[in-house]
Amino acid sequence: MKLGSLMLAGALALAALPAQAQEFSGRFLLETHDGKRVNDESFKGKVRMMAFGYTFCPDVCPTALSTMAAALDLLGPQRAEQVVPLFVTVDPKRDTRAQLKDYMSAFGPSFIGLTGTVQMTDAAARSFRVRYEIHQPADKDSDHYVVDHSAGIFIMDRNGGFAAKLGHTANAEDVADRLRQVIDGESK
Ligand SMILES: [Cu+2]
Repeated sequence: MKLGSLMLAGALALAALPAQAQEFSGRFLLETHDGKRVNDESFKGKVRMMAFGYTFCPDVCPTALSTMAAALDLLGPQRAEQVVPLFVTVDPKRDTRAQLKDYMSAFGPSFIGLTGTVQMTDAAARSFRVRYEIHQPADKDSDHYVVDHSAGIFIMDRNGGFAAKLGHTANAEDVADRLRQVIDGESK
């Protein structure tokens, strides 16, 4: 009987975990498109601008990344160099490092693509409360499929702390304004 109730308590504790895991922590362990292992501490000192998505995305991701690039242009080089733009793929199967690197170069030299195993991707998405769902093609070997995912641009301060999340309707001015606040607020 004693063992039974202990096991029940254990099961309840486990059941409570997913809710905690949904808390926003902003932590991640991933690999850059150049194969470097990085986590949320790796960019200490830089303001981060971060989005989740996948390179085959027809519209949401190219729009978000273009907005991020335009925001950096609006900031001007002195402020822009204090920002690291990050893009985390939620489709690591198709988004190889080479694919990511090539895609990032379309938006600017400072853009860093991040990828990892499915487990690493899941953990990163959870800690940003990003949801995504891969719509498996009827033909399992097919590389033609879409991925639904949360949109938005995260801005994190120089310590990796959450500063803002801008929705997909935010334009470059909105993003630049927010970045400027974070950059100037902390660099004094
Ligand atoms: Cu997308």
